[in-house]
Amino acid sequence: DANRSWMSAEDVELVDRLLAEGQAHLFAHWPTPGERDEDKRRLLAQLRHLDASYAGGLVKYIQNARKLLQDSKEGVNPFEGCVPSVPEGEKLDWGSPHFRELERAGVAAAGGCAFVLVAGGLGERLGYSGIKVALPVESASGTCFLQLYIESILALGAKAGGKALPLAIMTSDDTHQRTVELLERHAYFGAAPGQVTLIKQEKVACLSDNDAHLALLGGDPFQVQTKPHGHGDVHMLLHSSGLADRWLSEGFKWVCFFQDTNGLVFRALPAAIGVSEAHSYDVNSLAVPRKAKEAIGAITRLTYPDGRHTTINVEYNQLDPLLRATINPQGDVNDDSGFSPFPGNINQLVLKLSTYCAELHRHGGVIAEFVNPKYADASKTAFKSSTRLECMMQDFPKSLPEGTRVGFTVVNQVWAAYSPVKNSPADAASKAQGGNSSHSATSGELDWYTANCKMLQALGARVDGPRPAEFNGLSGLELWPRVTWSPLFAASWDELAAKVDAANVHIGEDAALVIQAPNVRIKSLDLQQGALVIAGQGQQAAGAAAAVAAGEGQQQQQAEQGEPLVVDGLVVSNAGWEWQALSPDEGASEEEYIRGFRVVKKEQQTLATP
Ligand code: UGB
Repeated sequence: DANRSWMSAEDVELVDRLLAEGQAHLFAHWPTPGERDEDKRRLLAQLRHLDASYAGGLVKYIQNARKLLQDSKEGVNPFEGCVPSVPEGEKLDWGSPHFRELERAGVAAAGGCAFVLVAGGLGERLGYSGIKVALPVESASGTCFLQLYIESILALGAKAGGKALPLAIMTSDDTHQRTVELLERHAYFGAAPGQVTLIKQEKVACLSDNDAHLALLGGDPFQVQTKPHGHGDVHMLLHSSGLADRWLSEGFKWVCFFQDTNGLVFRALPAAIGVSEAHSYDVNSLAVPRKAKEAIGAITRLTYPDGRHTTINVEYNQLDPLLRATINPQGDVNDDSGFSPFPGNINQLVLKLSTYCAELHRHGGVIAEFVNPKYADASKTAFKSSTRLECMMQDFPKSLPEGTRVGFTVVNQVWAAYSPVKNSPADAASKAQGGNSSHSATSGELDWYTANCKMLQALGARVDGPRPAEFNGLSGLELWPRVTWSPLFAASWDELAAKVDAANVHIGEDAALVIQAPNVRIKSLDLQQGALVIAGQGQQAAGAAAAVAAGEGQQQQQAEQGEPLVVDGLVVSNAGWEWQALSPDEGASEEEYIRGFRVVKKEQQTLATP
């Protein structure tokens, strides 16, 4: 009590609120005024910060925690009385006429879309020390995830009459500064000033027992222990920052969420926007076929005892027990298709902004928290270590009112829609052994080439390959020609078809084709072997002038602004680039190490726009 004399009125008020919530232990060890006052101020400042960064403040956090900890102790089943079933949704074959029709509709609707990238997670599981959005999607062009995402949004904006479609990036203390630096180093990858907004998530207080006492650090009794709250924070931040409301008032209709390392996201997202438009979905989750027990959440229809039902992500560790307890004693098993009948959630969501904002105003954006304490023993009275509340962004539909239209869109070809970079080489190998996709830097890069080559093939190009490959102990891989292009060149099937006369294109088995320039027209190309780079303005690589001058065939550069660089009759054959497997103990960069190869660039031909 003596310490109150020097505290601000604001601090006294906060301390009183915490005392009323049974948190006296936070201050019980405080010495008399004059002793360790700086430490006391430090704790008060941290408590103020924790109070301000949670919707409803620390008192609400403690109350929510107490309720969830009680439920956890009593073993309350969150799915009590629920009967799961396989939901009905739109199932699309990537590149089919129906898919292309929906993609067309999605591209046409993109002018009404705002985008949100959750990028607060560190690549600990991946064994990468940098931020994941700085990783190259592929080694041919070296384009990083953030550049690919921003260029995809710029490309969609260009099709909407040059509109600056907003992008919010959720960062955390782990990723914020490095994300800012990456953006600034590259002039925001061409985004307009103000087009990209960063919102930083804060950690939440840890809890030391079932009474939700906030945990103080063992070595520092003037600091509360904190941990991440999860990607569900994005909803609270879009609300508290006013961004969601602003987008709505500016006339945006949809908000699209995506993860940090799925290079293929914009190959499927426009079609999902098309599906949302067609069905007027309030919530639409993109999904892919999922192997039974694969560590991907499952999109599930749940019917409650009172007849209400919802379509929601059920995390993989909850799905198996839920199925065993209800409709299938065998649990989560594959059906005749070789996949689980429950599609896999890939955390790419299209939400109707009006519904989203209304919901944020109802809850302040704190959505479906959960707690996962590790108990010391079966009595569930003590924890092995402190715990905290967590939340996941895909749980957003859990609290939606009756009558909300919740759907999903499955893309049947996983490799065309979802290939995230999440696992270290060791974890990737064990996943692959279990028959699952390795979700590694290796698979992320190889799937990108696969998707691009198959897209060109489907449009009529002759693409040789794939060649069998083994990297980082992952055997049976398919290495297609290393074909990559910027979304500024082609951001949809229609655009690719309009810019490439695919029937006149041949790409050899080990060739590499990199298209960075937006304004290119390929009328005919025989890329027999080696590498061809079509560089954008200001990207003229060394040797480009010579390559153009040497220009076999009739490829020409058009000097006038707006005229495309036309590739016609070009035959390419050079020593090219080699994707060389790393040998054990070979020195390599982290980016190479997690892929299991390095690219040896021997020779290339470069064309450049003026
Ligand atoms: N992320 C944040 O921005 N902040 C955080 O506090 C945590 C993460 P993970 P996770 O797609 O395979 C999800 O760690 O959570 C960002 C789904 O829950 O890669 O284990 C982070 O930067 C699961 O249902 O994934 O699992 C990244 O961009 C399944 O769909 C994103 O959140 C799984 O993804 C995802 O974080 C999957």
